[in-house]
Amino acid sequence: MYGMEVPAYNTLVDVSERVNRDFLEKEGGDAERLGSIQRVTAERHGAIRVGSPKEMSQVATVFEAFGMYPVGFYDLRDASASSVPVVSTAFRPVDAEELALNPFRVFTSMLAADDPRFFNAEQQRKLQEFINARTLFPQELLSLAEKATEQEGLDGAEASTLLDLATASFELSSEPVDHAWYRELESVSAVAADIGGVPSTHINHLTPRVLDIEDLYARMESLGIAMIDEVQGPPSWQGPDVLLRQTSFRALSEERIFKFEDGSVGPGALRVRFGEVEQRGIALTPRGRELYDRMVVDVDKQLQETGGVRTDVARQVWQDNLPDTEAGLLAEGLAYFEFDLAPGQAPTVPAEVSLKALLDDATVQASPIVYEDFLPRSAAGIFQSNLTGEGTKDAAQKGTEYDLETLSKIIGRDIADPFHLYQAQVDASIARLAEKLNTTII
Ligand code: OOG
Ligand code: NI
Repeated sequence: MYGMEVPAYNTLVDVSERVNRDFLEKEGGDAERLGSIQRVTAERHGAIRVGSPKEMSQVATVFEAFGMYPVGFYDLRDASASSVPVVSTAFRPVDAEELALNPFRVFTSMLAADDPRFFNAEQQRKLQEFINARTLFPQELLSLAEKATEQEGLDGAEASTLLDLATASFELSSEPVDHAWYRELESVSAVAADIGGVPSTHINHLTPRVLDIEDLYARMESLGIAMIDEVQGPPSWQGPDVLLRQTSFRALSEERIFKFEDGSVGPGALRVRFGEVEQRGIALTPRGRELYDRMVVDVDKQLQETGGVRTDVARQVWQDNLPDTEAGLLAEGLAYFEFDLAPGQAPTVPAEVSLKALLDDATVQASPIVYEDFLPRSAAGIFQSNLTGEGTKDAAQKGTEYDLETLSKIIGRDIADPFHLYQAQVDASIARLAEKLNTTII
């Protein structure tokens, strides 16, 4: 559906596949350290935006039918200088095996339509009225989704209907857009207009994963596709890839039908959908993440004080602060790893043994756990690079409070904390290892 709607997406997927194939050829087996080529090639994340708590809980019902649950809380309202009035989570499978079968996530944002920093009382009222009057997800879709969740599946005919209805609800609508209303919201925030100014939601990007984002960037530019200026997230450097690196090309101008102020109906153009690509690295522990966040601040500060090129400054800061090997990251407790017996090992070990000893004598090997989530600052950067105008934000006002708990209540399901999921993966691997070795690992 998305490839039919946005042909440039097909180009992006083609180029991504070529980048991955060439990388595998160049690097051999090491290339697959952070994911098999099959998984990486199939992997995608999409993004959608909804307008109200009710719509947010409905979309959770739809995704749950596909084994996708809310993970992580992202507050983008403060993550950027521009006006991005949304709070977000990502729906994805939560366990590693499910993710390997279905490496798919949807970054889902909800308009903070009640935040007075962005919308005055009259705009809040109109937004609420407009959003309450629309139906994003037909009742049949919601009922089938609930049934699929309860029964852990549907029979053939109902499964097809579920897929058809779900797909249709994420297509770009051809219904006319109220021009005056759209432009009014756009003056506050282009994101608000895209969410609250149109009668439906839509996938606004679908992102393939590559193993070498610099190569992808260069190939897209050489095809004449202008990318945003920078790769968001960690710099390219000599050490292991961590977290998430992303880049995108700007939203394409697409024809939409407008209802104009004088009552006439006719074509106009909107830029809402764009292309993005990502490269995933190792998940960082809370300690690693704190260091990452400190390095981001440090890079900003140095750029402000002494200027320079962001990527060069960032690379230097990383070299000065972060161990440049997996072993170093592990030793300092900065990143997550799973543990298993090294190939060919069948040792007898004492009744109690430390993980460190097992690693030191190479009985056990550590494999990195891939970061499956998102970064608020990069997400804001992605939103921002596709906005028309900065929008407005009244920083003097107090914003509406949203956090993981309030969004969980809205969704009607607990939002998982990504750190807990990664730690559970580590713990499970140690428990399996202890069982294999018939020992207690301390
Ligand atoms: C979501 C932007 C966030 C990412 O990759 O960080 C995102 C949006 O544009 O709705 O997809
Ligand atoms: Ni994205």
